[in-house]
Amino acid sequence: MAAFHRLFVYGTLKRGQPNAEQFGPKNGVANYIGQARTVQKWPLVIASQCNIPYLLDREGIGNNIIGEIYEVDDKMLQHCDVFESCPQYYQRTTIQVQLIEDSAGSKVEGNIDDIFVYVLRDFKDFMLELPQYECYDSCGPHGLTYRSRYERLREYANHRLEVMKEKA
Ligand code: PCA
Repeated sequence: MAAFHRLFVYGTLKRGQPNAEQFGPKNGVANYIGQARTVQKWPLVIASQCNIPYLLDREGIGNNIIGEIYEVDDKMLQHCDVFESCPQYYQRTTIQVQLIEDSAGSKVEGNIDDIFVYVLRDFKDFMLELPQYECYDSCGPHGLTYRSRYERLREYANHRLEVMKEKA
C-alpha cells in the first residue's frame, strides 16, 4: 500500500485560494480531512511585492493559525515540494495541529497531531514586524491580493530576495 502523509496548509493551497488546484488528480492523491488549528502560536504574514503568505519558523509568536489538513500520497507530497521550491525556499517541517471541523463541515475536537507544513526559515528580520494573521485569505480586508506565478515570472523574478536572508 502506498504511504500517506498529512499536510497542514495555511496559505494559497487552501480551498478557494489561488493555488488550490495543485491538489488536483494529475499531481497525485489529496484527500481533504478538514479544518484545523495550530496548537502553538505562529507568525503568519503576507510579504513581498507578490503578496505571498508565509508561516515564519518562530514558534510562540502570533496566532493559533487556522488552515486545512490534507492526506496526500508520495506523488502529491513530491509535487508540493517542487511547487513550493522546498527546501531552497520553503522548508517542510512538522507542526502540531488539532482538527476543528471535519470534511463534512461538522465541528469536532480532534486529536493533536504532528503533521507536515511549509515554513520560511531564513527570513529577514523585518518580516516579524509585519501584520500577523490568524487565517489567510488572498482576498481579505488587508488588500494584499496574491500575484499569480505567471505575473511573477514576467515582473517579479526576484521576489524571494525580498524576504530571504542572504547566505553568509
Ligand atoms: N502555500 C503553502 C505554503 C504557503 C503557500 O502559499 C500553503 O498553503 O500552506
